[in-house]
Amino acid sequence: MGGEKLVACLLVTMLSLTLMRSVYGQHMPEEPCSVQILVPGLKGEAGEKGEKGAPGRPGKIGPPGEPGLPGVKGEKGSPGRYGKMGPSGLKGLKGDMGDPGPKGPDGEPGVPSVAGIKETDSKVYLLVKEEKRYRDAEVFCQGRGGHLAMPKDAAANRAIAGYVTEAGLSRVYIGINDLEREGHFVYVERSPMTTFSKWREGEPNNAYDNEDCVEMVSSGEWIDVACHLTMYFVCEFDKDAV
Ligand SMILES: [Ca+2]
Ligand SMILES: [Ca+2]
Repeated sequence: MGGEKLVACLLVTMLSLTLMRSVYGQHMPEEPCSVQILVPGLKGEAGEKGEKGAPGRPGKIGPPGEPGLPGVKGEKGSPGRYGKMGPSGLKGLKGDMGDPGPKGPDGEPGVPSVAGIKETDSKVYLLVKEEKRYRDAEVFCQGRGGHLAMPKDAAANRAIAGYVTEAGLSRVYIGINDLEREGHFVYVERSPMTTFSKWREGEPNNAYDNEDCVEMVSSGEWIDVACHLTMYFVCEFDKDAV
């Protein structure tokens, strides 16, 4: 018996004695807290059946069940992703030509169809293989800083004639005319004729009263012709200005 329990027992006994004394006015016949030596007693009778215990722990997971019956067919699924690109097809037939497009802007002045360039000590000659009237030919040459060729001496005339011959041509416009005064030939730059001239025999004849421009044939001779004829021509440029 522990000390605390013994103290409690004594307190209870003393309290009981006090109560009993006040009630009965006499001492209790027994001493309930006397120390005794305990020995095992006889086995008692079987007790009553206890109440039902708490549920046991969950058992182990059982084996897999048998496969179930086929289910009802499900709904149609959403479209799948795009497949890979297939191989290239065969080339198709050529289509019809389309309608002509609108006219484009004018281009820069192109390089004229030039047969070549011939140079002397002071001049550069350009044979232009575009058929033009006399005035248009001179405009072309002026647009490039020159004039129709003006052979003012035998050497220049030979150079130009050789040029025409080399190009395989038979005639070209040169820069001589009598447009302002019939029979009075001048250079196209309006300078007067020098002493040099190379008229073919019988020329200038102002045929049909309508020949005010001059062509040079491959021999280097000059012939007065109508200015509205179109033919190739030779431009000349001063070397200082080129
Ligand atoms: Ca004339
Ligand atoms: Ca003539």
